[in-house]
Amino acid sequence: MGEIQELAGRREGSGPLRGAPSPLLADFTRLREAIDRRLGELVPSAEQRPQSLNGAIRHALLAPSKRVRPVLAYLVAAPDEASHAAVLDAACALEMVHTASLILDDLPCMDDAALRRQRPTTHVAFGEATAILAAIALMNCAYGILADIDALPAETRSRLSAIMARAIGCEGLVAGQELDLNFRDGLDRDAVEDVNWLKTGVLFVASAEFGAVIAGLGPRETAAIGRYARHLGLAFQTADDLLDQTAAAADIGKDVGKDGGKPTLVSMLGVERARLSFEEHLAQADAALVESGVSPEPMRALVSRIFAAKGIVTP
Ligand code: GRG
Repeated sequence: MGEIQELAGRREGSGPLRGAPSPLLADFTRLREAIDRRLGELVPSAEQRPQSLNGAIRHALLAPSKRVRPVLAYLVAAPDEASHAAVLDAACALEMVHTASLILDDLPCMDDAALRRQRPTTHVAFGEATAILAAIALMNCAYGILADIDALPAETRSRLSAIMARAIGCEGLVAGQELDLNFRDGLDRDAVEDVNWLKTGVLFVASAEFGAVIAGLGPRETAAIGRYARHLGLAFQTADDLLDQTAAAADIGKDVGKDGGKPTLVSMLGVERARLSFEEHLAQADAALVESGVSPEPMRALVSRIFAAKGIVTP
């Protein structure tokens, strides 16, 4: 059975999305291009005043990226052609939050990075103040987009906003970043995984939850797809830490060696055991995926693609 037919089968009777499945579900390249195009439409043009701010937003947001989080949300939502545009906008809102977090993470007061997404970091190109304002603008733009998706019921939009707020806030990205910057001494493996969970896993889970809420998945399926995204996020962060130790900046389009003295799974366990932990998370992710009832093939293709883009071959 082809990917599209399989997705159609999964959704029959299981959610509000029932028409012919969006063809982008079976074509990552076109899906990523659609995300890129829509992101470009959702933010002001670089000619609009203040050009520096809008230029900074576009510089960060439209730089080459794997678009993992919006693709994940889109695959779980599995829209039909009629709901494609609404799902794409919700997915773009996630990408905006992720990009805002990258801009902030790269600042001199945080990771002090010079290269991101194959470009100079936003503060290097536009100055620190404009970079901070661009990140704030992107986050607010994200909430505005969610509120404006008229094709989704108000209750769904409100649930998406709540998921996003939780993922960013005191029990999400912001907390993870604070722990990463200021509480790295004496951490054991579990504590390091906790930081990884907050910095990376939380937004992966929020992306899967976006898809689950839009598709109307039941509680059991939603919990399982959340577990899938959690393990995928942890594998992803471990891969990032492995690359920080082993890759060249030019190959991955961002600074390496930024982990410096920070404990990571790689510095604690060594490259071999960190690689094993990466593989364990991927195996657990796959088991949860099967439990979720979400069509596994597009998700598996996503996994091998995102890690291949990082130069990592998955089992
Ligand atoms: C207020 C949104 C907000 C955040 C504040 C700065 C901060 C708190 C959090 C930073 C979290 C962070 C940057 C975690 C690293 C996540 C990670 C693995 C990034 C790399 O993601 P990829 O590989 O990058 O998906 P591309 O460029 O492909 O999108």
